[in-house]
Amino acid sequence: MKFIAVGLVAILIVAGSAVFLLAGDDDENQLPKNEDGRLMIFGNATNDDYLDEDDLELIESIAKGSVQWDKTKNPYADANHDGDVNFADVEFVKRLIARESMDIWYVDGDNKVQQIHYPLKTIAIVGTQQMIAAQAMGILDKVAGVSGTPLVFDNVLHKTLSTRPSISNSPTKIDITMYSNVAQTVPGGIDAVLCAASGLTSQQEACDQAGITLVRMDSSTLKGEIRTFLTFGYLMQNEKRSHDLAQFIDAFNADMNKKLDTIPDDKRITSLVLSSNTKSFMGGLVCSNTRAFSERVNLVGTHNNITNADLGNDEKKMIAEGDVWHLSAKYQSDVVVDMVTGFGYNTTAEDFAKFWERIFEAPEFSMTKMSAYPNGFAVISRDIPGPVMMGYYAEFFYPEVFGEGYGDKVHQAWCDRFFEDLGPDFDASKQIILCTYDDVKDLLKK
Ligand SMILES: [Ca+2]
Ligand SMILES: [Ca+2]
Repeated sequence: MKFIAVGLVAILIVAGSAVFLLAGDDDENQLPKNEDGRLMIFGNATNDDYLDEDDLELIESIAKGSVQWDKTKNPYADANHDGDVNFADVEFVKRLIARESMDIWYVDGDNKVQQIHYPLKTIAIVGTQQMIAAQAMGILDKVAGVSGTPLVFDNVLHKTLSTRPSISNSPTKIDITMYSNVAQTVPGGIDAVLCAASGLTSQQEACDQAGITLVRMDSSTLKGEIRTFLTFGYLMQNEKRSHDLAQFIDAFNADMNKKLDTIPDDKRITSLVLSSNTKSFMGGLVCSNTRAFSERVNLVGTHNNITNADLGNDEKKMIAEGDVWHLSAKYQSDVVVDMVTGFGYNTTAEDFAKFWERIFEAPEFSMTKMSAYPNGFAVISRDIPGPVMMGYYAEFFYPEVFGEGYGDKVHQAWCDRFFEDLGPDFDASKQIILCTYDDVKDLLKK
């Protein structure tokens, strides 16, 4: 893939030492010291990524009164979630450390405290982001059912999951009857259904009645993704892999930020984020800078000035046929990124060209009149892990800093480590994940 420099003058190239490739070494000294509460399990008193003796030590100190409990800093010290930290929590966390089978408390992707029986042995999945998370966590053998028909799956990435029984014909819902039929075939039943944050809310009551436990996890942002890996990974007794994932992402972030730090603020580019799907018959949804989709673009060192107020107090506004509001100065930016769902692995340049023609080049959406068109425009497959997406953004946004092939390098490292299903011969450089005008211009009808 070739990228064209976007409004950026010469900036010194940082040698491409791929620090993130080293992530996941078993050296104890390398363990990340993150204390942002990413492992959202009550009992994780120290707020780091681990539930271990350190937590017991802190809870004991609080129970004895030698340390004052700071609820804000150490919210999970209250292991049994009864509002107080005392010797009952000491006993509780001892059982957690022993990884006993028991009811425990965690915080879900909607930031709600939930109780669940630990560990989860068998699950079902609703949603493509959740399927990607399960794939990355290496827990496919514990997945008894998935939402949607095999037709909705990425037939390369989800070749294993697509063979699992369907628990609905919709990619975003559960069909209680279909679910029950699948659950009956599983010895011990299905312990929980992994779904997106705010997912299946309209089905909550039906799920409660059918005894279906929903675990809502947010994988739509990078932060949410790490929390999902660590927290859900814990519930699945899959901690080693979860820590590998968190370490990989931390190392990638460190590498990316080191490179971004070389770019002075006045050389940072502006971005506009669109979201759409491959079946779209609109110009896409313009996203505000607070919409989850914008997070990864923002993190890769761009300025996004579109607020909810600009979009009629909403996080998104449709570019419909005949619209020209997006041509006003406010919406012009150095890059326009369309995050598209439905483009998976093995999507060809021809497929991207068809989309490009139907949306970007269609006169009714007036995209060609935007100042970033064509070389600042890109289509990216939304159904890929956050760090991979960001690696491609980085290369597209700041080619002089990240260098050609940065996206592929992150992508390849990720697949080698976490997408074993793709096989040892998988070559990231043969995929188009982020598609630029250069990739399709010769294929567009003139
Ligand atoms: Ca801890
Ligand atoms: Ca307590």
